[in-house]
Amino acid sequence: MTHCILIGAPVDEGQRRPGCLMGPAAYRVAGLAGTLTALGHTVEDLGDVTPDAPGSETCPNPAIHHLPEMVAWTRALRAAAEAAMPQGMPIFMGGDHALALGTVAGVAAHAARSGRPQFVIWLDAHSDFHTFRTTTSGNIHGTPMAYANGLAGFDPLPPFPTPIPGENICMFGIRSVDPAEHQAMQSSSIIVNDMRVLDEQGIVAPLRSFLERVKAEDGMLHVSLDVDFLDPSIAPAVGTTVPGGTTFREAHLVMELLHESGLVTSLDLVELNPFLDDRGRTAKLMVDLVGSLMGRKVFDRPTRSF
Ligand code: 6HN
Ligand code: MN
Ligand code: MN
Ligand code: MN
Repeated sequence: MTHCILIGAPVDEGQRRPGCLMGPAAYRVAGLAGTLTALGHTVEDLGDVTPDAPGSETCPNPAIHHLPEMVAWTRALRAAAEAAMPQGMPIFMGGDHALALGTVAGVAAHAARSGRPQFVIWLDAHSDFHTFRTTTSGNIHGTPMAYANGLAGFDPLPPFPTPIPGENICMFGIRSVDPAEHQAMQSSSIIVNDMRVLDEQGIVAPLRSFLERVKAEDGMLHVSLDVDFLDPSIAPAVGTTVPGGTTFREAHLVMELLHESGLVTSLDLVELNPFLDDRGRTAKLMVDLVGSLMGRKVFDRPTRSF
């Protein structure tokens, strides 16, 4: 039984297509809290985070937009994550992926205080490995993983509290990487399981080998689930669809293995844009995936630990 802390993060400023701000409401309507309580967990919904009024920060890259808003969101979400971690398992209901600038900073700061290493599983079509200097779209949702890995080029944000080493970061589902991100990732030790790896090896072997390391090192594990990890045919409600994503069963299998590992300590649900949805099917699928992550199974049978 887990104490689940729902935290709405209606961030819409990390990209240019309005609608992600409706994400937290859509998760509530789709029954996230009820799904968790039906699985025997306790649930506390803290409502939506409200950032301070934006300041007037600037940065050298003219493409960047909504920078002061994102600085304010990052500060507020980092504080929310740090406050929630000692109480239970925070589930951040996004909001676009820029919210992870704050959520990952907060959970990593908490892990450092607890003397445990932080690990991240990034489930996404994209690597989100731009800095504020390299992004050409200017969309800050394409940057949080590089911030968490401790790359320079994020002023005016404060330096990431305790940068997460590349070998503690594992990406799955990757199929869209910009040239500058590719270059930066070549000089990092991040584990990139792109769709080619999943086609060749399946999702189980690479996931298990990462989870074994998290367990061996007594790590905290943050999972960041971007809707576009899923194939657009099953999850249309996202502004950045990329063909060739994971299937319904692959996605559930990831969640089931994560559940069996017992290692997940925090979760982001990001990039859902309910305005683009088809009668709520993407919101409902995301809630079902959380159900699998939190222990729903069709048939109880002895399993290996993970
Ligand atoms: N996401 N690499 C592209 C950009 O604009 O920087 C796409 C980013 C997508 C962001 O997946 O959250
Ligand atoms: Mn906007
Ligand atoms: Mn993303
Ligand atoms: Mn993405």
